[in-house]
Amino acid sequence: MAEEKKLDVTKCSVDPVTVEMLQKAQAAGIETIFDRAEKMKPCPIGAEGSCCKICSQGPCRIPKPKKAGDDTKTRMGLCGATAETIGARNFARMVCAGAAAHNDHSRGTALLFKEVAHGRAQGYELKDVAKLKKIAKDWGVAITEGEGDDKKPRSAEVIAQEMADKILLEFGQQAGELTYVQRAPKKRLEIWREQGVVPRGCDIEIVELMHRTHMGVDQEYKNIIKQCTRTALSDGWGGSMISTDIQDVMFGCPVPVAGDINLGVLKEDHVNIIIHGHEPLLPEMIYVASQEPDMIQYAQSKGAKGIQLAGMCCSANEILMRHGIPIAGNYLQQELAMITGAVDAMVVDVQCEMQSLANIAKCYHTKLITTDNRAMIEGATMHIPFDDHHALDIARKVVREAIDNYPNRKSPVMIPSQSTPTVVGFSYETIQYLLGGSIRGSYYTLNDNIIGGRVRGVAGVVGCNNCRSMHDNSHLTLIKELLKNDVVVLTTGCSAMACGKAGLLTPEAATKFCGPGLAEVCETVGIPPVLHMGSCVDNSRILMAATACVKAGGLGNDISDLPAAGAAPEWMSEKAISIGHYFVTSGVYTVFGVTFPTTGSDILTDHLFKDLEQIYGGMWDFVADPDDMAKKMIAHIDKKRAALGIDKARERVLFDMEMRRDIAAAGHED
Ligand code: NFS
Ligand code: SF4
Repeated sequence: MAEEKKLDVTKCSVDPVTVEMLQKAQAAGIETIFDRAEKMKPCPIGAEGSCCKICSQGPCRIPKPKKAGDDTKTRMGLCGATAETIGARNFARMVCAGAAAHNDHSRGTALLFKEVAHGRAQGYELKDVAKLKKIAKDWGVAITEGEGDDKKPRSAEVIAQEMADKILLEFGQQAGELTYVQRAPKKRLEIWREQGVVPRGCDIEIVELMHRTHMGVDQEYKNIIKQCTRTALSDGWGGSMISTDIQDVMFGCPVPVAGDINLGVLKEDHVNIIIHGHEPLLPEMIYVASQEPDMIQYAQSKGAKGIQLAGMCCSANEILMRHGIPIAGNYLQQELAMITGAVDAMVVDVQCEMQSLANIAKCYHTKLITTDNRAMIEGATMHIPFDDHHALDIARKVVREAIDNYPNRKSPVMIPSQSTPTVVGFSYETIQYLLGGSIRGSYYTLNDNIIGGRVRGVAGVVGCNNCRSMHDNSHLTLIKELLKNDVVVLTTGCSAMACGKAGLLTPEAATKFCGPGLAEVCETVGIPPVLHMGSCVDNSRILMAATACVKAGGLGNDISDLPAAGAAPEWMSEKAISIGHYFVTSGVYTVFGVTFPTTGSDILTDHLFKDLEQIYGGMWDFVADPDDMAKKMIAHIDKKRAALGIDKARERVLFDMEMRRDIAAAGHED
């Protein structure tokens, strides 16, 4: 039998730790996602969104015409569906699943919030009462009671109880508008109202879009995309924003904190527990349980020096931002964490967990513990379901399972030596505080630097890893190019972790990677040039930051006027499509890499890439190469600078800086 061609692991990732672990996997004969990607290529018709399987007469495939002059109009599914209808339906179902993931996460958080408010949730508290009172205004919940001399503050619990009921109603609301759309710039809200896309509730838009994409319902691509907009907005300005806010109230609004990242954070002589998934509810309690002296003693009784928690995927971002718990890695490193042989338990909740973890766990001693009734994995070691009322007890049980497993490690353990320090925790509020001091509101300091030209613009670079694209490479290439061109970067999700591993999340990165203008601003404020704003639901923090820039003044009167752009260069999940679509329809030029799910229909793709700009001021784009992606984002930023009439300022600044550098250089010549 011919020997199979060996995968060249050096081409799989730019991260040396990942390559090192892939070599170990190969030597041990353990298959990973990278091997499977080599063996199984994607179906080209499905990849471009032109395969319809929503009824059993199909799947109907409408491959893109190869020759010029071929008319897509003549090709259709058995029912007559055109390529653009099929593409729009497929795209819509991605938006649906993505928005559902975020809004369902949010519902779980809101249900817990209610229990916490009533004192029925073991272990939890209302940690950030200042934020609770601040958002109470949005929800029309009074923070004081009585009049005149009798006026007194209401307790945090009472405020939270009333707010929780109002929040929970938003999920099933059938008419009207979601509360947080009021936070958007006035002009943005007017556009949404004119278009009829203001979301009514968090659930209804998803259900309606699923209905509309059933066989034989909505067969007008523009109308389908319009409902995609309403659904995606119910994620960004609904579910995601709600969960970010109430997670902050319960677990604390992030402030800058240092923490390490990469597989080197695991410790050979400690019980290693990896928290993997997206909802920070149980992880918060696992953190508490792992700190308890009894628990540490128990770990010691099994021969370990202590307990090392580490995060994976967005749960990692949540606990790093709030407790400085290190991050083991991003999405494509989950299998590799187990392959170290040092993970005593991997605890998963929902989203982005690979089913292959169950197989890999069997090759090692690792216990794979599922904790959410919505997300079970066949072959997992055990299921310990989360419960709002006994979360701390459940967390203790999980930690004990890991400790009990410590003596079962099989050699050889191999933990890569490398991890990288980071500074994270740049919530919207923290950025405001750090920029502070101006009478016009603190985001004005940022605007002032944009207007003056030191900062060329703002980019949000977010999203996943994708094994069809070299791990972390597009994130890093794109971001470094943006920094060089004085574009400050806001990041979340797996992109944030890629930045962390590459050393971009430290204040020192400013001098190393940035153009002179951005470097100067970062040094003055003392911030990294790439600001880690959290998990993927925390993309709502980016919406809030963009809105704050608009409201601070001087950069137009809508998000679409800002010299800003967004990107998900290595996206893979349906959540990314929902996020992308709410950014686009909030006015942001948004570029995706790897592939784009509508390229099978030029008509539909033109609608998303061109028509939407006319309606929303923001539009989609697809660029596979990260350098080209940077160029297009910078060109968009410059277009917006020119429209604002601030393009000349930047030329002046650059000229000044060059002169200053020359003078400085001349002074050092002797
Ligand atoms: Ni976002 Fe976070 Fe990562 Fe992508 Fe998955 S972990 S929610 S979906 S892969 S960035
Ligand atoms: Fe084919 Fe139409 Fe059925 Fe889709 S809905 S599978 S295009 S017949």
